[in-house]
Amino acid sequence: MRESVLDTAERIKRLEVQGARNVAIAAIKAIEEGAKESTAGRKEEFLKELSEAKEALFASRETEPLMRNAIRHVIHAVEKSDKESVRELVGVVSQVSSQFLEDLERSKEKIAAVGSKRILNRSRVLTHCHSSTVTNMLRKAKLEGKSFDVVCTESRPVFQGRITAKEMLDAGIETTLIVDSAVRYFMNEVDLVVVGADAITSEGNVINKIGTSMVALAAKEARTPFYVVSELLKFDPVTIHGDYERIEERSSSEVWADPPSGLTIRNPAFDVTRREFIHGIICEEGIISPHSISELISRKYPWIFEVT
Ligand code: RUB
Repeated sequence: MRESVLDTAERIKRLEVQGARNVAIAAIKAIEEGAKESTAGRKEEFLKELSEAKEALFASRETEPLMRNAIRHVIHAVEKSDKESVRELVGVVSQVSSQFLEDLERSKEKIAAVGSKRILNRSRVLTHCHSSTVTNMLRKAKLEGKSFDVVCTESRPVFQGRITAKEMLDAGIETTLIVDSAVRYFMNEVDLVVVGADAITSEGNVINKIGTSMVALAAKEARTPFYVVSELLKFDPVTIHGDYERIEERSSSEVWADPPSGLTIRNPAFDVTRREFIHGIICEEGIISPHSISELISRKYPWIFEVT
């Protein structure tokens, strides 16, 4: 199981796969593929392999609860399965993984259907970084015939905003790219801000690409509605027990490859936007208040609390 899992973990670490959704999808597929390659003879050995795979994937990026929820869900299904033969348990992994991926896809489409209604004709929408959930929603609005334009930030240090810009242009949407520090300069011309999420805490705070909280601050000052577009499964159940979501700190070389000696460079990948800055979370259950997140998760995905 190790080879394919380690390879995926490495690609995630290097950002060859980026964005919480894509990371979770790649991780689930790696677990499924790894399970098929298993040489384990007994259920306990198979579970040990799955646990090692889990650790390798969890270590690839720190701030990715969707990936953690997905992997724990699959492993939990194997643990509680009454099947004993490894061949049958590989079948359980495949079946649960496929179902998870199908549900994730359905959520994405539901989110697009809800969120696209908030994109009004002749409006200007600002987004930060690259969220596949956000770009899918904007594409849907365009397909529905809305005319609007998108402003995207570069998203330093590794320029995921360029991915957003290319996707928007490919979808035929008029697009402007700005440097991150120009957000406030443009905010008064913007009708709506939409960003993705990496994690949602039990208090309804949202963790997303570094700089998101500054965009939210500028939006609040300009009274521009600020929406988070996200699957509910980005909720991190550990936050209900008091743990803080850990913020990944990446290599300083992403900021400056060849810095002068003695310089301290810090490179946190994400920051926290507090719920009072968020008008709503556009999710598969509709547009919800960040306050209602824990209650909604308990109702819709109660298994999240069982598998932590
Ligand atoms: C990507 C990022 C995205 C969220 C949501 O950061 O912050 O907004 O992951 O993306 P990075 P999605 O490039 O460091 O992974 O909606 O695709 O899950």
